Amino acid sequence: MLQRGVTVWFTGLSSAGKTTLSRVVASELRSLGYQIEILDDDLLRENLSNDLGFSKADRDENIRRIGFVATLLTRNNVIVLVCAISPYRHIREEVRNSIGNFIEVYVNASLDICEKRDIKGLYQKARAGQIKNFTGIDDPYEPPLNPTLECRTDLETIEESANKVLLKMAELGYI
Ligand code: GGZ
Repeated sequence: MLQRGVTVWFTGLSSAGKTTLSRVVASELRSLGYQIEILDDDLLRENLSNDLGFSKADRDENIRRIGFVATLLTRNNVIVLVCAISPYRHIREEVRNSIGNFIEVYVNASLDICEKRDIKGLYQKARAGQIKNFTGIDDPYEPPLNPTLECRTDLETIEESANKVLLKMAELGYI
């Protein structure tokens, strides 16, 4: 099958569901025979960006590096799924422009819900002042103004959200 490269960029707060959603989308795409790569913030921060922290400059640098890798893969016809908070609009726009084939998915759950989920207990630590500059608590998150797609993971099931992503990819001719 002739495959067209595209980057599907999942942006949203910690615990919004980016990783879970990307995994469901990935497994569906793999079962359809597509070549895909997931670039997930956890793994990237241990490797590609292990020298970076969470200042604005470091976050921007992190996103630029991820964007660079995604650009290389996308132009070689890979379907790339990126999971990163990517809190700053201007840098997401920069990456979108350099990649071209780009689907921005706003993984949206309210801060309240993300905090209740608190998958790694980081919100609790941020509230207690043990982690500084935590996105949504004492660091900004700029929601996309015009995302390609919004998934309300606090209102939809993960399967519903994944189906929306797959439908959008089909509608745009990537699958
Ligand atoms: C936000 C932080 C922070 C701070 C550590 N702020 O839920 P997680 O744990 O697994 O995902 C978060 C991850 C964020 O890394 P990103 O590369 O996506 O960030 S950015 O796009 O802004 O560069 C969270 C953990 O790292 N984490 N400290 N202060 N998230």
